[in-house]
Amino acid sequence: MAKHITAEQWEHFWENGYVRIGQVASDNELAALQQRMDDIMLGKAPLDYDKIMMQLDREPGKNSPGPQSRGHKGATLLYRKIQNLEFDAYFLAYLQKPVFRDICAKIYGDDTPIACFRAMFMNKPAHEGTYLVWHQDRWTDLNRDPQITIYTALDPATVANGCVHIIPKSHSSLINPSHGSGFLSQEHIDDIVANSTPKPMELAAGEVVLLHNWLLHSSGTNQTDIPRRAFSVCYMHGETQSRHGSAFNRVFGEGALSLADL
Ligand SMILES: O=C(O)CCC(=O)C(=O)O
Repeated sequence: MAKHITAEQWEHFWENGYVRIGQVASDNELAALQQRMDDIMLGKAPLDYDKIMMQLDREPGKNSPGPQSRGHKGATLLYRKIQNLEFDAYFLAYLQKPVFRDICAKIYGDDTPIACFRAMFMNKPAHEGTYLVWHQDRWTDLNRDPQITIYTALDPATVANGCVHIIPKSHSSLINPSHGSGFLSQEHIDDIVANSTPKPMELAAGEVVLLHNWLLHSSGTNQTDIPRRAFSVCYMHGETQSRHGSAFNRVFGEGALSLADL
């Protein structure tokens, strides 16, 4: 199990914008997270669903994802995105593992409080899934750019079931800095695809990858019987605020959420 990031791994991260660090959860913890994710979708988890942002992969009667809004949208495994999982005991315990705290300390400095912008489930349900266009993970709504996302595969991720594709080294610059989110214009996408070789990030269940937030990435749809579930957390400086002055939930350091708060 990965408990420490080596100097070589950090070098790989800074040079390429990503690094694989292996499995962080024990096999039992991984099985519990997988089960918990299904329980959350099926409405069986004892948590406050009014705090959880839930988006269906297909809005009933339409061929496009449903709205992203708080609350349960029905007992189904056909969710696309579920956010605010720091309010779930299993996912909070996982995202607060010491190895993740050490990674944040390396990126933001020792003793810096850390908040999470998104503790997010991303799913490509079996034979479903929505194409995600090339983008960098940045938001001009925030007064600081988050630098690191930690991505955990909950199922094996393959090209066939819609794994994330990345463009190594693309984290060195912001492509479209004036854009409100990291999504790119079609012109930028055509240019990127013509001039680079995207790399499929195939992962084993439980495998963890550190992603620099500016690394270009996209993902496909699921052509298989195997769901492609993943848990992705964007960790940022704890003092980051939105344009409207709101702060975000702290997960490490002063004011950090604890299991007792849930
Ligand atoms: O899991 C995916 O398909 C995409 C995830 C993503 O864009 C992210 O974690 O920032």
